[in-house]
Amino acid sequence: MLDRRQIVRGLGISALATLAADKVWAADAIKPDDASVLLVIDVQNCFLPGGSLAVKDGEQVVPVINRIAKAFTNVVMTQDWHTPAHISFASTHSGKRPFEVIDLAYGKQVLWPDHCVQGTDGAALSKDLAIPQAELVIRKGYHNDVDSYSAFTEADGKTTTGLAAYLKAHGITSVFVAGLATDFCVAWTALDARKAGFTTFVVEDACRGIDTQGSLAKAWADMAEAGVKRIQSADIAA
Ligand code: VGL
Ligand code: ZN
Repeated sequence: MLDRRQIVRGLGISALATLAADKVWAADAIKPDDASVLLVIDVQNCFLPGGSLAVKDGEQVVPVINRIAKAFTNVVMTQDWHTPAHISFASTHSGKRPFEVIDLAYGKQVLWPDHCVQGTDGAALSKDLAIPQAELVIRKGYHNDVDSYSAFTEADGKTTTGLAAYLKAHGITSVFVAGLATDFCVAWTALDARKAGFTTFVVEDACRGIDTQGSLAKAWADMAEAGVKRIQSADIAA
């Protein structure tokens, strides 16, 4: 049986532990500054419920992204923006089905359902994004014969979108990545951010993955190897 003194002592210890935990959190919280940018990747109708390439639970990233965006003066969004018979669409290749992988001039290409066709409702950014300060929207994947998961470099590995130069011209040194999908456009963007020399964070709970053929685990392993920091939205100071 616990007597009253033991109960009081027990409470005291847990209260102290809570205080200490708060302190650690405050000291470790990451505070975005003017040299930081939030990259909001492909939060578009095609990747949301009802879309042609809907990412499971994709809509759940929207409130998280809206919340963390308040901590950033610099926000850049991306928009997947494909031609109508884009090379990444299964429908462009006779006899091929979505999620099959083919060899193209620039390497392996996963084939997708038609998605994010230029000017369509599916390609529009989610109307639920509430980030009025966003300063730039980078469109990508608009070259018919080359895909572009990354916000920085197309899948040929050499054609740039200009984003690295833009960010450097604005004094940005840290890149925070959120959006869809973790294992494709988010991961390729984060890996290219590292290659371009940026300190790079992926905000895990502000992303959701497609996960085809082990792609999600591979993406996290590749990002860890490249020095991408995996954080949660709660790690960011408001
Ligand atoms: C994406 C597959 C095809 C993405 C874009 O935004 O992650 N995935 N196109
Ligand atoms: Zn695409």
